[in-house]
Amino acid sequence: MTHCILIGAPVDEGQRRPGCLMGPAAYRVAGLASTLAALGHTVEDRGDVAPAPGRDQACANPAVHHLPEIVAWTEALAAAGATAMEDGLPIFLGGDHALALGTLAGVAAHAHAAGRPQFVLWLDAHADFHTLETSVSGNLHGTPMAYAAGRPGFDPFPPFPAPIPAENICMFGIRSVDPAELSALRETEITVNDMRVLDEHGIVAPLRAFLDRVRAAQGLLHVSLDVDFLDPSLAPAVGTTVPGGTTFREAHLVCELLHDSGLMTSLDLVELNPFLDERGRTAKLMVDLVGSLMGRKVFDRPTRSY
Ligand code: B3U
Ligand code: MN
Ligand code: MN
Repeated sequence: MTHCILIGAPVDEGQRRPGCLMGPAAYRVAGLASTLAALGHTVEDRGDVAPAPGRDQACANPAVHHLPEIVAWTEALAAAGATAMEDGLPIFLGGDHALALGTLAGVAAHAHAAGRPQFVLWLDAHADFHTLETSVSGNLHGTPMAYAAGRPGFDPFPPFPAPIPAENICMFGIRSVDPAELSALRETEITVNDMRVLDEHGIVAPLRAFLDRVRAAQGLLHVSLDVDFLDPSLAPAVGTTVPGGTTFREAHLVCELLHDSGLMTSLDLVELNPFLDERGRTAKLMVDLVGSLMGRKVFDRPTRSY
């Protein structure tokens, strides 16, 4: 039994298509709390985070937009995240992926204070590895992984509390990476399991290899689940659709393996745009995946002993 803390993060300014701010409401309507309760967990909904008004920020890249707002979200979500880590398992209901600038800062600060290494599993079509200087779109939802990895170029933001070592970062489902992200990623030891890796090796072996490392290091594990990790035919409610995403079965298997590991300590649900959904099917699928993450299964059978 886990104490699940729902934290709404209706961030909409990290990209240009309005609608992600309705995400937290859609997860609530789709029955996230009752799904968790039915699995025997306790649920506390802390409502939606409301950031302070943004302060003017200078930025050399003219493409970058809504910087003051995203800095304010980062500060507010980092504080909410670090507090929630003391009390249970935070589940951040997005909101576009810019919210992870804050959630990663919050969980990393907590891990640092607790003397535990922080790990990140990034389930996404995109690497989100831009700095403020390299972003071409200027959309800050394309930056959180670079911030958390300690890349320079985030001066308007609070310094990242304890940058996450590249060896502790694993990306899954990647199939759209900009040239500047690619050259930066090549300089790091980040594990990039792009779709080619998953096609060739499946989900299980690469995921277990990463989870084994988390377990061996007694690490904390933040999972960031972007709707576009899934194939758009299954999950249409997302602004940036990229064909060739994971299937229904692959996505549930990832979630089931994560549950079996018992390692996940925090979770982001990001990029759901309910305005683009078809009768709530993407919201419901995301809630179903959280069900698998939190222990829903057909048969209880002995799992691999970690
Ligand atoms: N890398 C591109 C595209 C992108 C990143 N994240 C999303 N799209 N959802 C960018 O805009 O930085
Ligand atoms: Mn993303
Ligand atoms: Mn994405």
